[in-house]
Amino acid sequence: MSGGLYSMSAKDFDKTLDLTKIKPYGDTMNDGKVQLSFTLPVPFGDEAIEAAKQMVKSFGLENPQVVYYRELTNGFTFFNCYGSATQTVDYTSIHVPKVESNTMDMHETDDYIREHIGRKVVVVGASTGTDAHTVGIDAIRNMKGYAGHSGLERYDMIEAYNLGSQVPNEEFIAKGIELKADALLVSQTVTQKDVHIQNLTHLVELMEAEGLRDRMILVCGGPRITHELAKELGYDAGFGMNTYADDVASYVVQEMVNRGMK
Ligand code: B12
Repeated sequence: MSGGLYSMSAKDFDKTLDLTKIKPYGDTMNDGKVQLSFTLPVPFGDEAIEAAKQMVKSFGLENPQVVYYRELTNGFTFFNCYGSATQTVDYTSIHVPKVESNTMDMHETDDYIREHIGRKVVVVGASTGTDAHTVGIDAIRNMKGYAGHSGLERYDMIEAYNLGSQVPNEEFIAKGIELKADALLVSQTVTQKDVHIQNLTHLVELMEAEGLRDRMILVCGGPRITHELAKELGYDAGFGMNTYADDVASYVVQEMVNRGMK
């Protein structure tokens, strides 16, 4: 979004904001107000409230307040608390590695493929390993798409396959070869015990062992995936929350052209 109100930053209406030392904002600049919720394994009552306040203080937050609490079950109390952060972050020093491509809409991507590649692009996606979550990869692939952005199935110039969830890496690769995939799209949602790292690494190792790694564009995505992590693990690109098919399709087709893949 550009122009008008949307191009304003908080600095335009509050001169006390120092971007080298930002703090959470509650209702006045630099008040550091934070809300957090947690459960303590202690019975509901005044001692529980005091324990929660001390807990908040131990996190480095000043003026701890318990604003809501409730017994979850015998011996467990849930809290909503406020506190004020004293720590600051230098926003001006932040650099987040991101996928570098121009995001085009579906029609622009179809036209780009017609003009620069001249045939349909084949994309194969799956939620791999033990991961049973399908909604993320469906949001990218399904005809209906996500949040008003059509999925890859709706593109005239993309042939999109979704193998579903809990797809073993070996099967995923075999299907990629069979369908002559230009790009493999891997979805990973569960990150407990770093299971996604093990699984994503396993896939790259298998592809390298079979001499396939450079033949296909390899992309991973999921709510806790970053482009930085993806690159570290040997992927070409990584996409996180709020990704749309537009982002992935644009990246894949531009990367194909950069690599001279026809
Ligand atoms: C629905 C759901 C389930 C459903 C899944 C049904 C299905 N068919 O998918 C069921 C009930 C089966 C389930 C099971 C489990 N779940 Co669950 N589940 C969720 C829930 C509520 C929503 C996930 C979702 O659908 N999000 C919506 C989609 C649209 O968002 P998304 O996945 O982020 O996708 C977007 C981007 O990330 C990106 N993206 C995603 N994939 C890809 C791939 C590519 C290539 C690209 C480019 C982009 C991309 O694009 C998408 C659109 O923008 C979340 C909590 C939450 N609110 O997020 C927990 C959650 C993910 N589940 C969790 C857990 C722990 C489990 C279980 C292990 C629970 C258990 N102990 O059994 C099991 C997993 C079993 C397994 N083997 O995988 C945890 C994961 C914690 C962690 N960090 O690992 C969460 C976060 C809940 C929690 N707070 O604890 N779950």
